[in-house]
Amino acid sequence: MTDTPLIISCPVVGAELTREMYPHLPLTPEEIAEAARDAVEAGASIIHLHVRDEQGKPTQRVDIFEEVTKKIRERCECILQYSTGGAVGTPLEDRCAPVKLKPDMATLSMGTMNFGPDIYENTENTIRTISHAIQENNVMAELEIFDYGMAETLERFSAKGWLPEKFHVDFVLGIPGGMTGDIRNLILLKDQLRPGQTWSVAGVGRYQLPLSAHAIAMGGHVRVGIEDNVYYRKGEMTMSNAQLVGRVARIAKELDRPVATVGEAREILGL
Ligand code: KMH
Ligand code: ZN
Repeated sequence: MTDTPLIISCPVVGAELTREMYPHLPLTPEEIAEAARDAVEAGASIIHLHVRDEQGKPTQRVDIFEEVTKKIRERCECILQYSTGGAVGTPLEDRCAPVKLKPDMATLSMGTMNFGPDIYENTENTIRTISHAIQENNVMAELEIFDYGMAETLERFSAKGWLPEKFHVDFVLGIPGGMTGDIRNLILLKDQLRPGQTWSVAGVGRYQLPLSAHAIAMGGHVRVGIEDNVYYRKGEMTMSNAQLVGRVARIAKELDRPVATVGEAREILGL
Protein backbone atom coordinates (compact mmCIF):
# COMPACT_ATOMS: atom_id res chain seq x y z
CA MET A 1 0.00 0.00 0.00
CA THR A 2 1.32 3.40 -0.91
CA ASP A 3 1.43 6.13 1.64
CA THR A 4 1.00 8.83 -1.01
CA PRO A 5 -1.88 10.96 0.22
CA LEU A 6 -5.16 10.28 -1.54
CA ILE A 7 -6.48 13.03 -3.80
CA ILE A 8 -10.26 13.11 -3.75
CA SER A 9 -11.89 14.93 -6.63
CA CYS A 10 -15.57 15.84 -6.47
CA PRO A 11 -17.77 16.49 -9.51
CA VAL A 12 -20.43 18.49 -7.71
CA VAL A 13 -23.08 19.02 -10.38
CA GLY A 14 -22.36 17.50 -13.81
CA ALA A 15 -24.15 18.37 -16.99
CA GLU A 16 -26.64 15.59 -17.48
CA LEU A 17 -28.57 15.51 -14.19
CA THR A 18 -31.85 17.36 -13.53
CA ARG A 19 -33.72 18.16 -10.31
CA GLU A 20 -36.30 15.59 -11.41
CA MET A 21 -33.58 12.94 -11.39
CA TYR A 22 -31.92 14.16 -8.18
CA PRO A 23 -33.82 16.59 -5.93
CA HIS A 24 -30.74 17.95 -4.08
CA LEU A 25 -28.91 18.95 -7.31
CA PRO A 26 -27.08 22.27 -6.81
CA LEU A 27 -27.92 24.62 -9.69
CA THR A 28 -27.38 28.29 -8.84
CA PRO A 29 -23.85 29.70 -8.44
CA GLU A 30 -24.50 29.95 -4.71
CA GLU A 31 -25.68 26.34 -4.43
CA ILE A 32 -22.78 25.02 -6.50
CA ALA A 33 -20.27 26.98 -4.41
CA GLU A 34 -21.77 25.67 -1.17
CA ALA A 35 -21.72 22.11 -2.48
CA ALA A 36 -18.05 22.60 -3.38
CA ARG A 37 -17.19 23.99 0.07
CA ASP A 38 -18.97 21.11 1.81
CA ALA A 39 -17.15 18.57 -0.39
CA VAL A 40 -13.80 20.19 0.40
CA GLU A 41 -14.58 20.16 4.11
CA ALA A 42 -15.37 16.44 3.77
CA GLY A 43 -11.98 15.74 2.18
CA ALA A 44 -12.03 16.72 -1.50
CA SER A 45 -9.10 18.71 -2.85
CA ILE A 46 -10.23 18.99 -6.49
CA ILE A 47 -13.61 20.30 -7.57
CA HIS A 48 -14.61 19.17 -11.06
CA LEU A 49 -16.85 21.96 -12.26
CA HIS A 50 -19.79 22.23 -14.63
CA VAL A 51 -22.15 25.18 -14.32
CA ARG A 52 -25.81 25.86 -15.05
CA ASP A 53 -27.61 28.85 -16.55
CA GLU A 54 -30.54 30.78 -15.05
CA GLN A 55 -32.89 27.98 -16.17
CA GLY A 56 -30.72 25.29 -14.58
CA LYS A 57 -29.56 24.05 -17.98
CA PRO A 58 -25.91 23.03 -18.52
CA THR A 59 -23.86 25.81 -20.05
CA GLN A 60 -20.24 26.67 -20.82
CA ARG A 61 -20.90 30.42 -20.42
CA VAL A 62 -17.71 32.12 -19.31
CA ASP A 63 -19.50 34.70 -17.14
CA ILE A 64 -21.15 31.94 -15.11
CA PHE A 65 -17.89 29.99 -14.71
CA GLU A 66 -16.33 33.25 -13.52
CA GLU A 67 -19.10 33.91 -11.00
CA VAL A 68 -19.09 30.36 -9.63
CA THR A 69 -15.29 30.38 -9.40
CA LYS A 70 -15.40 33.60 -7.36
CA LYS A 71 -18.02 32.18 -5.02
CA ILE A 72 -16.06 28.96 -4.51
CA ARG A 73 -12.81 30.86 -3.91
CA GLU A 74 -14.57 33.02 -1.29
CA ARG A 75 -15.62 29.90 0.58
CA CYS A 76 -12.67 27.52 0.38
CA GLU A 77 -9.27 26.71 -1.00
CA CYS A 78 -9.31 23.94 -3.60
CA ILE A 79 -7.99 22.92 -7.00
CA LEU A 80 -10.57 23.99 -9.56
CA GLN A 81 -10.96 21.80 -12.59
CA TYR A 82 -13.26 23.05 -15.35
CA SER A 83 -15.10 20.67 -17.62
CA THR A 84 -14.39 21.01 -21.31
CA GLY A 85 -16.73 18.11 -21.97
CA GLY A 86 -19.83 20.19 -21.26
CA ALA A 87 -23.04 18.30 -21.92
CA VAL A 88 -23.52 15.81 -24.72
CA GLY A 89 -23.81 17.90 -27.90
CA THR A 90 -22.15 21.11 -26.62
CA PRO A 91 -20.39 22.82 -29.57
CA LEU A 92 -16.58 22.70 -29.56
CA GLU A 93 -16.11 26.46 -29.31
CA ASP A 94 -18.30 26.60 -26.19
CA ARG A 95 -16.46 23.66 -24.65
CA CYS A 96 -13.13 25.50 -24.94
CA ALA A 97 -14.41 28.92 -23.85
CA PRO A 98 -14.04 28.75 -20.02
CA VAL A 99 -10.40 27.60 -20.26
CA LYS A 100 -9.37 31.20 -20.89
CA LEU A 101 -10.21 31.93 -17.25
CA LYS A 102 -7.13 29.82 -16.48
CA PRO A 103 -8.47 27.38 -13.89
CA ASP A 104 -5.94 25.08 -12.19
CA MET A 105 -7.04 22.16 -14.36
CA ALA A 106 -9.34 21.32 -17.25
CA THR A 107 -10.58 18.03 -18.62
CA LEU A 108 -9.71 16.53 -21.98
CA SER A 109 -11.83 13.60 -23.16
CA MET A 110 -9.85 11.21 -25.29
CA GLY A 111 -12.39 9.84 -27.75
CA THR A 112 -15.90 9.57 -29.14
CA MET A 113 -18.31 7.11 -27.59
CA ASN A 114 -21.93 6.18 -27.14
CA PHE A 115 -23.07 7.89 -23.96
CA GLY A 116 -26.25 6.07 -22.99
CA PRO A 117 -28.61 6.83 -25.89
CA ASP A 118 -26.47 9.77 -27.09
CA ILE A 119 -23.13 10.26 -28.79
CA TYR A 120 -20.37 12.05 -26.88
CA GLU A 121 -18.34 13.37 -29.76
CA ASN A 122 -14.59 13.81 -29.42
CA THR A 123 -13.08 13.60 -32.88
CA GLU A 124 -9.36 13.93 -33.42
CA ASN A 125 -9.91 17.61 -34.24
CA THR A 126 -11.96 18.12 -31.05
CA ILE A 127 -9.27 16.58 -28.85
CA ARG A 128 -6.48 18.54 -30.52
CA THR A 129 -8.39 21.82 -30.32
CA ILE A 130 -9.18 21.42 -26.62
CA SER A 131 -5.63 20.24 -25.91
CA HIS A 132 -4.32 23.36 -27.65
CA ALA A 133 -6.64 25.66 -25.65
CA ILE A 134 -5.51 24.01 -22.42
CA GLN A 135 -1.82 24.37 -23.23
CA GLU A 136 -2.18 27.91 -24.55
CA ASN A 137 -3.61 28.95 -21.18
CA ASN A 138 -1.04 27.08 -19.09
CA VAL A 139 -3.70 24.90 -17.52
CA MET A 140 -3.08 21.35 -16.36
CA ALA A 141 -5.02 18.72 -18.29
CA GLU A 142 -6.87 15.79 -16.81
CA LEU A 143 -7.28 13.18 -19.55
CA GLU A 144 -10.66 11.44 -19.34
CA ILE A 145 -10.46 7.79 -20.44
CA PHE A 146 -13.81 6.02 -20.83
CA ASP A 147 -12.64 3.05 -22.86
CA TYR A 148 -9.51 1.06 -23.68
CA GLY A 149 -9.12 2.60 -27.14
CA MET A 150 -8.84 5.99 -25.50
CA ALA A 151 -5.85 4.80 -23.45
CA GLU A 152 -4.21 3.85 -26.74
CA THR A 153 -5.16 7.22 -28.20
CA LEU A 154 -3.34 8.80 -25.26
CA GLU A 155 -0.09 7.10 -26.32
CA ARG A 156 -0.62 7.83 -30.02
CA PHE A 157 -1.40 11.51 -29.43
CA SER A 158 1.47 11.83 -27.01
CA ALA A 159 3.91 10.41 -29.58
CA LYS A 160 2.66 12.98 -32.11
CA GLY A 161 3.20 15.82 -29.63
CA TRP A 162 -0.50 16.66 -29.46
CA LEU A 163 -0.75 16.43 -25.69
CA PRO A 164 0.85 18.49 -22.95
CA GLU A 165 4.00 16.96 -21.52
CA LYS A 166 2.45 16.51 -18.10
CA PHE A 167 -1.13 15.57 -17.28
CA HIS A 168 -3.28 13.65 -14.83
CA VAL A 169 -5.33 10.66 -16.03
CA ASP A 170 -8.89 9.90 -14.90
CA PHE A 171 -10.58 6.62 -15.82
CA VAL A 172 -14.34 7.08 -16.02
CA LEU A 173 -15.84 3.60 -15.87
CA GLY A 174 -19.45 2.52 -16.05
CA ILE A 175 -21.00 4.85 -18.65
CA PRO A 176 -23.26 2.74 -20.88
CA GLY A 177 -21.24 2.78 -24.10
CA GLY A 178 -17.84 2.80 -22.40
CA MET A 179 -15.97 0.23 -20.32
CA THR A 180 -17.78 -1.06 -17.25
CA GLY A 181 -16.44 -0.59 -13.74
CA ASP A 182 -15.29 -4.20 -13.45
CA ILE A 183 -12.08 -4.15 -11.41
CA ARG A 184 -10.29 -6.05 -14.18
CA ASN A 185 -10.89 -3.09 -16.48
CA LEU A 186 -9.27 -0.72 -13.99
CA ILE A 187 -6.23 -2.99 -13.70
CA LEU A 188 -5.95 -3.27 -17.49
CA LEU A 189 -6.10 0.50 -17.93
CA LYS A 190 -3.78 1.32 -15.06
CA ASP A 191 -1.17 -1.11 -16.40
CA GLN A 192 -1.22 0.80 -19.69
CA LEU A 193 0.13 3.95 -18.02
CA ARG A 194 3.75 4.96 -17.86
CA PRO A 195 5.51 4.53 -14.50
CA GLY A 196 4.88 7.45 -12.20
CA GLN A 197 1.79 8.68 -14.07
CA THR A 198 -0.82 9.93 -11.59
CA TRP A 199 -4.30 8.51 -12.10
CA SER A 200 -7.74 8.45 -10.54
CA VAL A 201 -10.91 6.54 -11.12
CA ALA A 202 -14.48 7.79 -11.40
CA GLY A 203 -16.88 4.90 -10.99
CA VAL A 204 -20.31 5.55 -12.43
CA GLY A 205 -23.44 4.43 -10.59
CA ARG A 206 -23.04 1.20 -8.66
CA TYR A 207 -19.34 1.04 -9.58
CA GLN A 208 -18.47 4.17 -7.61
CA LEU A 209 -17.94 2.56 -4.21
CA PRO A 210 -16.01 -0.61 -5.23
CA LEU A 211 -13.80 1.28 -7.66
CA SER A 212 -13.06 3.95 -5.05
CA ALA A 213 -12.01 1.31 -2.52
CA HIS A 214 -9.80 -0.46 -5.06
CA ALA A 215 -8.15 2.76 -6.24
CA ILE A 216 -7.28 3.63 -2.64
CA ALA A 217 -5.63 0.23 -2.19
CA MET A 218 -3.90 0.38 -5.60
CA GLY A 219 -2.26 3.73 -4.96
CA GLY A 220 -4.50 5.68 -7.33
CA HIS A 221 -6.77 8.60 -6.58
CA VAL A 222 -10.56 8.86 -6.46
CA ARG A 223 -13.25 10.97 -8.06
CA VAL A 224 -16.53 10.75 -6.19
CA GLY A 225 -19.64 12.90 -6.47
CA ILE A 226 -23.13 13.14 -7.85
CA GLU A 227 -22.15 13.76 -11.49
CA ASP A 228 -21.23 10.07 -11.52
CA ASN A 229 -23.62 8.56 -8.98
CA VAL A 230 -26.54 9.87 -6.93
CA TYR A 231 -26.95 6.84 -4.63
CA TYR A 232 -25.34 6.37 -1.25
CA ARG A 233 -26.34 2.73 -1.35
CA LYS A 234 -28.83 0.67 -3.34
CA GLY A 235 -32.26 2.30 -3.13
CA GLU A 236 -31.04 5.27 -1.05
CA MET A 237 -30.15 8.54 -2.71
CA THR A 238 -27.24 10.42 -1.24
CA MET A 239 -27.97 13.63 0.67
CA SER A 240 -25.03 15.45 -0.90
CA ASN A 241 -21.64 15.32 -2.59
CA ALA A 242 -20.08 15.77 0.84
CA GLN A 243 -21.72 12.58 2.08
CA LEU A 244 -20.13 10.58 -0.76
CA VAL A 245 -16.74 12.27 -0.28
CA GLY A 246 -16.86 11.72 3.48
CA ARG A 247 -17.29 7.98 3.06
CA VAL A 248 -14.28 7.71 0.74
CA ALA A 249 -12.20 9.75 3.20
CA ARG A 250 -13.20 7.38 6.02
CA ILE A 251 -12.37 4.28 3.96
CA ALA A 252 -8.97 5.76 3.10
CA LYS A 253 -8.20 6.43 6.75
CA GLU A 254 -9.17 2.87 7.69
CA LEU A 255 -6.81 1.63 4.98
CA ASP A 256 -4.02 3.83 6.39
CA ARG A 257 -4.02 6.06 3.34
CA PRO A 258 -3.97 9.70 4.42
CA VAL A 259 -6.31 12.08 2.59
CA ALA A 260 -4.42 14.80 0.71
CA THR A 261 -4.69 18.41 1.74
CA VAL A 262 -5.05 20.85 -1.13
CA GLY A 263 -1.35 21.69 -0.82
CA GLU A 264 -0.38 18.02 -0.93
CA ALA A 265 -2.63 17.44 -3.94
CA ARG A 266 -0.93 20.32 -5.77
CA GLU A 267 2.44 18.81 -5.00
CA ILE A 268 1.46 15.31 -6.11
CA LEU A 269 0.03 16.63 -9.38
CA GLY A 270 2.94 19.00 -9.95
CA LEU A 271 0.71 22.03 -10.14
N1 KMH B 1 -21.15 15.47 -19.65
C1 KMH B 1 -20.38 14.49 -20.35
C2 KMH B 1 -20.95 14.24 -21.71
C3 KMH B 1 -16.07 16.31 -18.70
O1 KMH B 1 -16.59 16.92 -17.78
O2 KMH B 1 -14.99 16.62 -19.16
C4 KMH B 1 -18.97 14.84 -20.47
C5 KMH B 1 -18.24 15.18 -19.23
C6 KMH B 1 -16.77 15.14 -19.32
O3 KMH B 1 -18.81 15.48 -18.19
ZN1 ZN C 1 -17.87 16.34 -16.08
